[in-house]
Amino acid sequence: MKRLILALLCLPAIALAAPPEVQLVIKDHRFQPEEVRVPAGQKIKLVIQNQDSTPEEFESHELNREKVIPGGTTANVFIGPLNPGKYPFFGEFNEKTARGVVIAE
Ligand SMILES: [Cu+2]
Repeated sequence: MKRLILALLCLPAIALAAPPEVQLVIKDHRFQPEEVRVPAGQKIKLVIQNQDSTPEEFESHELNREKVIPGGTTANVFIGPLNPGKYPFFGEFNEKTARGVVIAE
């Protein structure tokens, strides 16, 4: 019973702890900014706005994420909690130009 009450008390705190947001823009088949710094050890919400008219796929093997973002739309990608380090990402549909890195510290 005690355990149940504790669990219930914790619920509002979890709901209020919204993850920090990081804004990314895709424009001319590039990510802007190309380097984003985020706090280690917590969940992060990447808000990725694709300003190009063509779709892009946000992909990162290191972050284990892959998401298609149609042209002119915005997508949310949740990452983390991350250990300190560098996590490269790229746009799979424009791999030569669309590249970036998340730096957790
Ligand atoms: Cu892919």
